[in-house]
Amino acid sequence: MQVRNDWTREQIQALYEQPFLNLVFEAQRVHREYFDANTIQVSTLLSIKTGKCPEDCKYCSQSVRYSSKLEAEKRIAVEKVIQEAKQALAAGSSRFCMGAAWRNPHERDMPYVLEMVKEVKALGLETCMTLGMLNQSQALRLKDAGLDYYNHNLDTSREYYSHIISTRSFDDRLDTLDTVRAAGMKVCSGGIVGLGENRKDRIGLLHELSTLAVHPESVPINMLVPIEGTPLADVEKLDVTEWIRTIAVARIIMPKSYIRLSAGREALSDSDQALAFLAGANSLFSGEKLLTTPNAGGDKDQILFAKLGLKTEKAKATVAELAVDAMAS
Ligand code: SAM
Ligand code: DTB
Ligand code: SF4
Repeated sequence: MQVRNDWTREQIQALYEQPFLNLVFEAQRVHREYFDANTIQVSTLLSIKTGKCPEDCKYCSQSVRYSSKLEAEKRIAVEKVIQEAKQALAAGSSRFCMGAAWRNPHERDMPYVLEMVKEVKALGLETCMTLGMLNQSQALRLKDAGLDYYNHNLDTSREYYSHIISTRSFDDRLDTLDTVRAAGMKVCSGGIVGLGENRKDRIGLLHELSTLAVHPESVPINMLVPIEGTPLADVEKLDVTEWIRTIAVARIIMPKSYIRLSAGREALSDSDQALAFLAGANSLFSGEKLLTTPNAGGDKDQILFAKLGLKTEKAKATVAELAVDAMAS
């Protein structure tokens, strides 16, 4: 199957609405053309600055506008970040993703994040950050410091977007993705299902992602984690098969991308997760916590991987190798 950037909404809808088992079967077939079906990539997330975000994303625990019970924290020290990154490496992650509750990084934040990228990269981990909107100079400096991936999600369809966020536009998000790409970093961009959107919106999101000039290398498909105090706290729960359909279509239309089973795994049984892997998901966030909410990761993941015979992609260095290097120098 060729990589295409000219998918139409109608074609995506036809894929999405076919019988579930046909869809999953097709997604698995495409998956095997490009990937080892029994290997997944594992990332660990860390919130480097939590809460008091000026944006109004209706799903988010970190927006200053809603009364979630989250306790805000100032920027955490670089040494603490490095400690957490070493633990992630020891636990088998190949990528470390650092997130901040910012609309965009301020100039005064740049030395802090650049230092962090350099040090995490030096551990042999792939680096990823999600800091909000970026300008060109910030993107270039992050790239130079060794940032491999930048995460910035489109979140939902262009049509539904204004129901979810008003403080930055859909086009602002596309601009940031262009800036990241132009700076030479890999793009991590996906969205959330279960925001109260309908199928057309999930199809619209998939259409936007798959018609970008270059597909994002990593596509996180989050399921809403409902947060008390936010406007979406009581939104009706989406059936899990819709999440799996979204994953399966993403796999078919962006065949070379890593499709990430993201936020919401806590609500999934082992067999639901196995179904998501069958539908072509081949990466996830491990660890006990996402940014601010609990995650199904840690030991539970190791048990699940063993049960399913899944191998994980290895980081360039291991903690043991780092220790030997340190002794030798
Ligand atoms: N502030 C930055 C930004 O929004 O670009 C970075 C962090 S933000 C938390 C990263 C992404 O996490 C969001 O775009 C959204 O897709 C996802 N996310 C946030 N809260 C979520 C929730 N409650 N459930 C599911 N996904 C969520
Ligand atoms: C993404 O798409 N999902 C991650 C990561 N990119 C930064 C974040 C999920 C956050 C879930 C809610 C929370 O823990 O606050
Ligand atoms: Fe802020 Fe990001 Fe949360 Fe939106 S998703 S409120 S930008 S932290």
